[in-house]
Amino acid sequence: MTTHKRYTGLIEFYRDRLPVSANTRIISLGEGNTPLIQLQNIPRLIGKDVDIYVKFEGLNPTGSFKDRGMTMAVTKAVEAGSQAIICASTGNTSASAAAYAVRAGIKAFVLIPEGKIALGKLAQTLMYDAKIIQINGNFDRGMALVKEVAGLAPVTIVNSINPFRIEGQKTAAFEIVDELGFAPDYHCLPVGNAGNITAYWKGYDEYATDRVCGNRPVMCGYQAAGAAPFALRKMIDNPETVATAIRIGHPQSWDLAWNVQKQSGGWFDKFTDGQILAAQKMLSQYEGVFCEPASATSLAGALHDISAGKIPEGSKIVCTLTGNGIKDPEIAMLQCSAAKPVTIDASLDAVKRAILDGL
Ligand code: AN7
Repeated sequence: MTTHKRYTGLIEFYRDRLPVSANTRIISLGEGNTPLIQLQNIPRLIGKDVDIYVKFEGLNPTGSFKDRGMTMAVTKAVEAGSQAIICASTGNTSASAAAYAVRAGIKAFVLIPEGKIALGKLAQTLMYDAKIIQINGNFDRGMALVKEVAGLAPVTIVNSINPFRIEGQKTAAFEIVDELGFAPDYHCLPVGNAGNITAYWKGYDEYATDRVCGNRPVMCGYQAAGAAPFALRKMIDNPETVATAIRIGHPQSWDLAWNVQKQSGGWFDKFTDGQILAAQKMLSQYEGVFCEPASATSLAGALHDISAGKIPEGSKIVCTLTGNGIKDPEIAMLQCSAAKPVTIDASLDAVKRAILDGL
């Protein structure tokens, strides 16, 4: 007999590990259950015996991992009777907040740094009809303003300082263990506010404590060189990077992330925009996986640490690809400006010649 079971999002799926009750109205867009893709060509290319998996979070409903946290944060905001949510954002949080607010039938206010949001993220947030407030300041300034205004107006903050965000996002670690049967030796991810690294560790730690798996990974947090407060061990005031998603100098989960580093025996490091973009291109051209620039920081770091021997051969590694490449078409077009499409006459002969030339 065939039984049909519709996947209806991560809260339903991991309900017994999340703070919901039987009466909770769940606000979901079917987030989670993203593919864990084993890289086939890149390990061969670098000549190393390593198993590298990418957790492709760009396939969530709004194209980033934020949806995992947002389903939980908006569900709890609605349960508490909130009529409006607010966030500061480098783009993905605002898109996700806007979508889940629509789903819930409440208002979303988003503060974004003017001119520093990838085009796709702005387009999404406009389409979801959020109240967009652009500021002539960076994410860190926006975050400070959001914290202040939330004390004065009836809005729920849905940045990752909202603990329900972390609860939702920890399910990515559950999915990885459920699929592999173990936790990886190393888990690599890009770090901005450090909510996600905190969430993954919480997920792995819960599973290991409950003996769902026997091990916990070493957590490797990678940043862009121009926005690397953890790698530099101090907050910075004017972060700059092509990876606008992680253009953050004053991370909100500072202490939590240092605890993750200590408990997991992990480390932070930083990589140049050039290294980040090279990793983004590699994933696209060798594996068929198109992630946004910030996301590729995880692979840039992993490849560096594999080659340096910090991550030894024989390791099982998971890299989180936090967002979809389609979110930032402008950077992709810039990166590929040398590879212009050929333009030909619309004739059979010309098409045939183009194919023969291209083989
Ligand atoms: C693609 O959207 O902070 O370390 O406001 O969009 O948990 O902050 C985005 C962060 C990595 C960093 N990759 O995660 C926002 C925002 C992508 C991101 C991060 C972000 P955290």
